Amino acid sequence: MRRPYDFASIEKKWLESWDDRRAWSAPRTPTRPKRYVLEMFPYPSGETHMGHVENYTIGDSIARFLKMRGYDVLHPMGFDAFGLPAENAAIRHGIHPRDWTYANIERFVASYKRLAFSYDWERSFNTCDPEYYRWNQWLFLRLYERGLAYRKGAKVNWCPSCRTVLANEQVHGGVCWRCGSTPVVRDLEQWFFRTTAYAQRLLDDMADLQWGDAVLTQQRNWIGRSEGAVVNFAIVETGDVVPVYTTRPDTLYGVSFFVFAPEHPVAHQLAMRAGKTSNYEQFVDEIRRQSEVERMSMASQRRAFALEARAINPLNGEEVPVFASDYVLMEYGTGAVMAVPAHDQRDFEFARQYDLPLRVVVQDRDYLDPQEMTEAFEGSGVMVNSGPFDGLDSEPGKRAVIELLEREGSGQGEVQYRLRDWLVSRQRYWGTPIPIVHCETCGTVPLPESELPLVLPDVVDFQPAEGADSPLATATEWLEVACPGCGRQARRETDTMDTFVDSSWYFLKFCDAHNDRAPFDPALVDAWMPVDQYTGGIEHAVMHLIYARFITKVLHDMGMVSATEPFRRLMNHGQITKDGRAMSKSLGNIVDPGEVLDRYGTDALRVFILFIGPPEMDYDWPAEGAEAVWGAYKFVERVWRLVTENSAALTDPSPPAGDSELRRTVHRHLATITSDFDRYAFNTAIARMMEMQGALSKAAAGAPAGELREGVEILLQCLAPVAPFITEELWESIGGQGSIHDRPWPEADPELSRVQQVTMVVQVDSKVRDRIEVDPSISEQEAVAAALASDRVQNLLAGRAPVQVVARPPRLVNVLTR
Ligand code: ANZ
Ligand code: ZN
Repeated sequence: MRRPYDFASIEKKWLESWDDRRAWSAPRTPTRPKRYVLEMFPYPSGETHMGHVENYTIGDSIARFLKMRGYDVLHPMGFDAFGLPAENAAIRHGIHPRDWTYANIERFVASYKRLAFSYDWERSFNTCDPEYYRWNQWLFLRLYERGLAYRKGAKVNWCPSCRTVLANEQVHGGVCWRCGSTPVVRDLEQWFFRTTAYAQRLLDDMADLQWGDAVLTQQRNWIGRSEGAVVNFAIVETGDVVPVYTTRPDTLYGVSFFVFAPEHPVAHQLAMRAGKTSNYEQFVDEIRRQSEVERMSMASQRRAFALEARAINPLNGEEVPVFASDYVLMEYGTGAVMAVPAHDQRDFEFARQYDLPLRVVVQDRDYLDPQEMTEAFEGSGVMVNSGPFDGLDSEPGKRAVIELLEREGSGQGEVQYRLRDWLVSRQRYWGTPIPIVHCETCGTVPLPESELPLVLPDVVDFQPAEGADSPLATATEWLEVACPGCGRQARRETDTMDTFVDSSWYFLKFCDAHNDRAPFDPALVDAWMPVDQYTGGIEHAVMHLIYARFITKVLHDMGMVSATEPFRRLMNHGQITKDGRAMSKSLGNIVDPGEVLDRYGTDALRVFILFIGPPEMDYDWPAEGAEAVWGAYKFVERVWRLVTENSAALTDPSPPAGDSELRRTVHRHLATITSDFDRYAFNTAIARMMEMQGALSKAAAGAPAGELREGVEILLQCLAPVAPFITEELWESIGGQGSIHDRPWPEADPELSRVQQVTMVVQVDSKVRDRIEVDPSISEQEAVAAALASDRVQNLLAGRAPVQVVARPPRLVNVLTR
């Protein structure tokens, strides 16, 4: 049966068959081991691109491999469907965001099916479905009840081009993560989730995660735990006691001035006392216009206001001058600092700018001369100029200072975190309405659960209003509502939720996707959670992954989820670029997956994507564009020919026997491929499959039918997770049992796959002195090293270096000493 490799009709045939058989539905048998395999779900905008193809091909091959390995596998997919692009498209083209979004989703689903991604589509949902987002609202109410959702006036980052506020995590390098504009600072009433209540647990539980170091480090830095002390300084003029937070209590003898955040109430009073109220208010106004990033940045000019007061250092009784300055933030620590210019760079810059004294109190190994210093010394060392603490190292010194402060009641040890609460309200339309009513009599009133879902109103002006109002403020009919508390007329909250709320628990919903009485049944969630393998881009290292960990812990505390962490193992795949830059329409450097699929088919593209390197590595697409997939196509076609050209032998039922070289090769490769797959090293696994195919094609004409059939079956099974269409078709053609994707993974025969050793003769000056068992594929370098490591050779050399070494691996090494 020789027929050409017609991938298009093969794809069509099996897509229909798999759909009919619901081949990827994920029933859970409690007695069987499970694997939950998940890829970060996409935002359905534009077209499927190579980044999606990579992310989802990696995850799909993992899911398919684990299924063959005997696990119950859950491998779901849905769409992260709320968000700004839909709204912007609506404003630009006059389409409703809903229509735009659902049309995109339809295209995405079609292309994912064509790529053979083995999703259990029956569990799919879109976060913009009211059936999904009602549970965001439910979650919001539960957090509100627990004091974990709250509203407060805050200085927030407002993106003038997206016309909405941004969470701290969404300001990257001082600019909006989405559009790159510089945010401005505004005072607004906003909703927050209390992530800070979980800061320590978010840190501690990282110990259980099999995640890359890069992501863990980013999370650790974002949470930013620091151990230090709160120290109380008294103001001489007024007697106010002002606490400061410091990470360096060991530098307390080096304090030479004291600085308030401009917004600090005591600073206001001191300015008033000095009769400078109006100057001071002008000073504060100017600073309010700066962003936090600007305020904290190094090496810029500091604005300062001398408050004509003195603060008392509780440790040595010294009185130091008091200022207000932009570099101290009201929201961090206590909003005031003790300044130690010799050991803190910002204090150092301030001292140089305003000519303030500097005292070294921690000595470095190279002697620090206060006159010569060009920057602060921020390291640890030995305490000096510090009275009774002189001679202590910084770490024990910190403890000793804290002890004394605590004894005297002028301070205490304290832990601080850089993490802030998660700002979740957005002034945009296309998101989950916040289920809150504002009533003049009752204040902030949560909607009763029976009124969920609170559905987005239809008719509304998407153009965001000037100022800070959400577009929902224009939906007058929807807006006005009877207060659930007193029945009087009240107004709905017009902000919607950050779309990161949607993705903070979607992995739980997949376990019980269509439950409409509860967000999910805890038993079903426990049957699958945690996600065993999560795949996605590194760009989510702090936003999505912190939020999802936080919400999982909250639900755990509510008794709804047993797991304390959502994602056990995380893989961050590399980025596919073209000419060194991310593929994008505006750069015109897109390699279109559709074009590749039309020319070479799904299997060739999947092989290509997994063969280009380890999944974590970045890859720059070669100059020839779609043509680059030709090599992968040739491999797939060779497999096709191997099977179709030997169909007579391959349907011969005689069993394989003996330990021929062909069988050894096949089993040896199988053992390596299995361990490569276990480590997700798809590229090396595919290289072995290519060798296996080469050996089988070469031996096909002469090999006994049983041996050839065994080899081909093993090759097809190894290739099945990577190239699902061709393997299914060829499996059927050789009369294989059932679907190849339901077959158990083949076992390598330990005897056949054992690497045989050969004897290598070791000579010294051409006389045989030793024999060593080595791997037949030993390299020249390894052979020489093994020979020189021999005790007999070492004795004969007696410390001399050989003059020359002649190596003929794996048979002979001759060490010449003359
Ligand atoms: C004195 C000192 C001496 C400090 C020294 C450092 C080195 P992290 O580690 O990020 O938590 N600080 C405290 N509150 C601040 C605020 N509201 N605005 C700006 N800076 C503030 O930073 C803690 C350190 O940042 C604190 O320790 C304080 O400076 C400063 F040799 O106190 B340190
Ligand atoms: Zn009311």
